[in-house]
Amino acid sequence: MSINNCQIINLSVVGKEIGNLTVIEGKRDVPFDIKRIYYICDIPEGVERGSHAHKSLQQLIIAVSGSFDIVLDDGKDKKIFHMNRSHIGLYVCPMIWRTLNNFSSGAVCLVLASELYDENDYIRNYTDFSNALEK
Ligand code: T46
Repeated sequence: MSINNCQIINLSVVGKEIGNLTVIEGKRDVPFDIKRIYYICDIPEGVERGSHAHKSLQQLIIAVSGSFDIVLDDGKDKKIFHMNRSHIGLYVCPMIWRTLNNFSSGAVCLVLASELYDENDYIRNYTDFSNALEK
């Protein structure tokens, strides 16, 4: 897997004059069935989240409020995405090391995930990640 398999997805927005309603349908707007949703909020200044990879999980990450950066690393290349729009998601494929940082005050990070929570799907050590890529 390469960071080129990760991409920005523009989500559909309905009814702009009375407020924005953003729609995300599994297998239509994201390339997977959505099995889990979680969000991260009340993030203290200077905190970094992530710093791990997932063996098979696919995700869509959205800044539904405020902003933050997502650094993707496939072991060869790195790319930084500045997330600051509630109708724009970043699709992250399996086996990508991700770090989230530069959270603004009031930032809310919404994540749609292809699988239920499974700690065995995590690679939390960068050396283990590099070794797994070489296999
Ligand atoms: C990613 C960013 C955006 C659960 O019990 N259930 C869950 O569904 C999740 C996601 C986490 N947890 C527990 C496991 C850990 O004890 O919550 C704790 C923190 O979890 P994690 O290390 O996954 O948190 P983040 O915010 O560093 O990372 C998560 C995603 O895992 C990650 O893939 O991109 O959110």
